[in-house]
Amino acid sequence: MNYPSFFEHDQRLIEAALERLLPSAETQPPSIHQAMRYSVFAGGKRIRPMLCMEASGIFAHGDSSHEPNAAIEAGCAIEFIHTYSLIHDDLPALDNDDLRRGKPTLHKKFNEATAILAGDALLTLAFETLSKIPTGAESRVRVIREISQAAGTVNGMVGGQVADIEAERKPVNAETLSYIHRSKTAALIRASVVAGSICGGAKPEDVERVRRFGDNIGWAFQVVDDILDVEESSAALGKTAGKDEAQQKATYPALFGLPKSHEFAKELATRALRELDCYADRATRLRELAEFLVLRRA
Ligand code: GRG
Repeated sequence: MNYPSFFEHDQRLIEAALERLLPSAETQPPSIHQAMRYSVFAGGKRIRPMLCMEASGIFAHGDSSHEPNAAIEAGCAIEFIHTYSLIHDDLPALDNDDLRRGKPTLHKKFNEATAILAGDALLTLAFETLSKIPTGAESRVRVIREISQAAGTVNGMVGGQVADIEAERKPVNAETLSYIHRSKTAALIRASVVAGSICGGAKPEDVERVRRFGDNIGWAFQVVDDILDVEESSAALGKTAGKDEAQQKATYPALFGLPKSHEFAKELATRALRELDCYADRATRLRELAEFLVLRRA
């Protein structure tokens, strides 16, 4: 895969922050902390914290009054929420998957009760983390509101997941499909860049521009995920490929076919990138990250 040049550097900063923010594996009771760590350190790409950091960088660049750790820690909180969603999504009651990021899913490695509780604990830790990010109190509250809405039921991740389950084995139209994708996946990606822009001290009109960028790139990300589920092997994806078709899920390839899905992902990415034009070189990294998200093969 063609990773942006700063990818590894950002990943190192994020890994170090995650390590610092998570309770150690020896903290009582050790089983839950080992389980949380197993999933958080199972090899995720760290796209959401990276989007948060790089969105912050557009505005905070050269401004010493903005603490870069705020965006890193807000991004880590989002990574905790993302990890909880994957753990719960893999459970027998939801997707019933044995493989995630090329490793046994948490309920396979530990047990179902631990997986449910580790997901709950990561969601809770996310908000504890957000309550302490080093920004002014008003920005902190705006970041918390943004992320909690994105993870919730009204146009957020849980709402999108419910609609996704209810759409299985049923004919869906483009409007329902866009609701599912924008809520289930795009909302948290959009919240990552919006939270980053707030941490970086962006003005309200800039936050709204970044929000439009995040909505479109997050939507494109899920369309690409649908495409990869058809085009790539389980080995390449590190999870069971072809499940969308087997479960008769609502996806872009199922509704429109692969060529149109590729075109649509490209169109969404173009719409997203247009929002960054006015930032010229200050948005180079965020632009490169967005391009990586739609060109990735896993
Ligand atoms: C169970 C509350 C609850 C929500 C589940 C997000 C989600 C809703 C389910 C996870 C499965 C899924 C189809 C997610 C869509 C988002 C997506 C493509 C996740 C994979 O994100 P990456 O590629 O994963 O960033 P890594 O492994 O790199 O962290």
